[in-house]
Amino acid sequence: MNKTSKRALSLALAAGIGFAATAALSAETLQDVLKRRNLSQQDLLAAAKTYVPTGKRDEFVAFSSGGQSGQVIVYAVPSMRILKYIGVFTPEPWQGYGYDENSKAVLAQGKIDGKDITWGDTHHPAISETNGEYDGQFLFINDKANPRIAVIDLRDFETKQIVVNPIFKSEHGGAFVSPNTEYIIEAAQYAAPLENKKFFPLEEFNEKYRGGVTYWKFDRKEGRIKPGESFSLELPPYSQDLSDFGKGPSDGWSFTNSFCSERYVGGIEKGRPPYEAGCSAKDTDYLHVINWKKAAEVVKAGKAKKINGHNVIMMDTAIKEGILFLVPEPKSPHGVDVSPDGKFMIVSGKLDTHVSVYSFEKIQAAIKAGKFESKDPYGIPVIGLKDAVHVQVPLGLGPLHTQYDSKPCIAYTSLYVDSQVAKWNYCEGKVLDKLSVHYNIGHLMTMEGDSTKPKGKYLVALNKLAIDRFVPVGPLHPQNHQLIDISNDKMQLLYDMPLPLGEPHYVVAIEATKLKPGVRYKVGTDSRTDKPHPGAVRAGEERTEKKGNKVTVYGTLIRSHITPETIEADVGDEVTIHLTNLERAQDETHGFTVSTYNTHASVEPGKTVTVKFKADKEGVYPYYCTEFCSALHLEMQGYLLVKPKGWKPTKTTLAKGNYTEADYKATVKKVADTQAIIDSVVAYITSVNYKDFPDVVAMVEDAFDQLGKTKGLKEKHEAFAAKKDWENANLWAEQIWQYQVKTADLGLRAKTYLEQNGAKKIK
Ligand code: CUK
Ligand code: CUA
Repeated sequence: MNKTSKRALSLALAAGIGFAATAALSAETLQDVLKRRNLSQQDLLAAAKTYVPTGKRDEFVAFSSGGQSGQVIVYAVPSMRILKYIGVFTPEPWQGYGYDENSKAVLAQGKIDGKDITWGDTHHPAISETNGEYDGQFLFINDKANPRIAVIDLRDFETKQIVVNPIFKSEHGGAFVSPNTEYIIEAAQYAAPLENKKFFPLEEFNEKYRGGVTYWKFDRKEGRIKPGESFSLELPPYSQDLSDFGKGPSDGWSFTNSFCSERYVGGIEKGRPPYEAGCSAKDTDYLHVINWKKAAEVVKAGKAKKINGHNVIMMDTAIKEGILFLVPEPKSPHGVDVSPDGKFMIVSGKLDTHVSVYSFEKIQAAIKAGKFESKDPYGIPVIGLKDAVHVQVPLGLGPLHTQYDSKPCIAYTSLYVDSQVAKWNYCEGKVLDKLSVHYNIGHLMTMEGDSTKPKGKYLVALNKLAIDRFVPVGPLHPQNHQLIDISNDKMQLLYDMPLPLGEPHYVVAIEATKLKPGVRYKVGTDSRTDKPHPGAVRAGEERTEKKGNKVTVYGTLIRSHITPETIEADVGDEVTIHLTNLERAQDETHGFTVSTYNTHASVEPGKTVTVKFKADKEGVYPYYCTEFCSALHLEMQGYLLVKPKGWKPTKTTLAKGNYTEADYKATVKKVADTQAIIDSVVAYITSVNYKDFPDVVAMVEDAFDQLGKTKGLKEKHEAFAAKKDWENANLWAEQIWQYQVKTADLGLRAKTYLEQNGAKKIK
């Protein structure tokens, strides 16, 4: 019997209720539940494999693309519980993303030709790597629609940077990182002229339209992409698809597959066969094989051309320098996934039943021997398929993407048309197992499954259609992420998770212990630049300045008040409000908004955020804290007073509350009684080994911090009482009680934690 049930028992006995009676009232056996809910033993097994009891944590954290939502969705494996949405290309009000000035500055980096683009079509997230293993420091994600890439810092899960691709009009083959995150790759999809705002008719497609691949240089120390040190390769106007970096023996090389090497231009409205026919007519397309380390040297040697201010290695240079090769791939290929040992590249043929396993060793041998079967129309050497392929394996209909197991040679490939996952051996070319999924799987993902050290255990199938899996919610269905146990020979389907925010193309998952996010910022930090915020102030330094028609507030937030509690402006003034959250306690976030001015800030402990607007409407606008941060959260408020032109006050005093001496005495008694409770809680906490629990130590510090704010208030209310000013005497005494309530709240939380986590008496 554990401690809690022992305690429950003793309480029950104390209350005079027999144990048998309690059991009869509460207990339903496992068999009862299985029967009542119509569950099988298999269901029970699946539940046991995914259930994470309260107080325990998941083993892996998954970062899912948010598809058309332009965001990232963070969820945990195996419970499949959603932990967070991260605003990336799209404003996200909860985080104030796009509603405060600091995050607006990040979104503004994603403007194209001066225009705001407030959505994104996110496809492929990538976690930063060290020696080919996930290191949990940064996350990158691309926007296919408007060729952009974003950098998210995993210390605070915030978007820090958006960079716009200077030469593409779309971008699908990113983000994928090199084994030490020196570069992030991004390949175009829909060919277009590389020079900005250049018009060429579709009749000049073959001559003037181009594809390409961009290598973004990443500065890990600064946590930012360096556009000036990045470069691209001009590629033929094939539809470049996905990419992957080589590793181990293939480190220094990257691979980008393609489709529509027919270079077909549709025109169904003019009676031409549509794109889908023209772009899949040939039996093969091309895998691009690129020596990126050598390409970086070519750029350093000044052999790149500047297009739109960006370094581009033109195709003829790439051919001459021997850094670009093609290999045929059957048929309308999709996905290219390098094996953990870096020896093989696996490409699926969407319209073929096969996957092709390319051998890096064979590709290198052909290049060294100068053994090419032909050249493409742009003069790029083409290596023969048979000279590059290790094995081709028939897996099923519509193979798309491949991920790897922790066991050598084992891979999993999604079969879109068959709605299945195939488990197979890519060294020997043998199919091992198949599992049906629901329905039409796109990507799939194993734990750290595209790194050099996949962790096995689980696989998530990212199904495009859910159809009948969930309670219907109208014609637009959620996506269905299905969790699959891959730890045994046979795969077992465990769980269906609806994902109701766009179409997530890809997910990456990392061991939870590798993530080391912070719980607070250094006081006064602008979280979007990671630098001290110029508007930050400490307690007691709050002020409001007015210069001409500019009102600037340097304010603070702490349970449960906003300083200042009134902001005055004249109509037409520009109002800038800097707010610093002075809390040190974990999870004590305050929010801030002003009625009808379309601003919102999420101010986590230590952060400083700015909101700014033109007070263009005279009137009275409440502002308040938007996070339920404390018992008196609803009282965390103030007024923005926007005065009309030439306004003069007629009344100069605020209404009084008519408090009496009796009110004051009652408050003083309440304060004394509450102090007694606090003292008893403190006595308990200090009687046990609370210092062994860091979370409790933080709570205790915070509690004393709250209590410390009562300093000087006793003298204050007593001085007013001596003058018989019962209003001020009573309210200052009330303020002491407010701090006591917060102290008691924390103390009780700490006490409960200690009781539940087995704290021991020290005396
Ligand atoms: S693509 Cu979506 S299923 Cu954008 Cu990675 Cu293959
Ligand atoms: Cu601060 Cu509610």
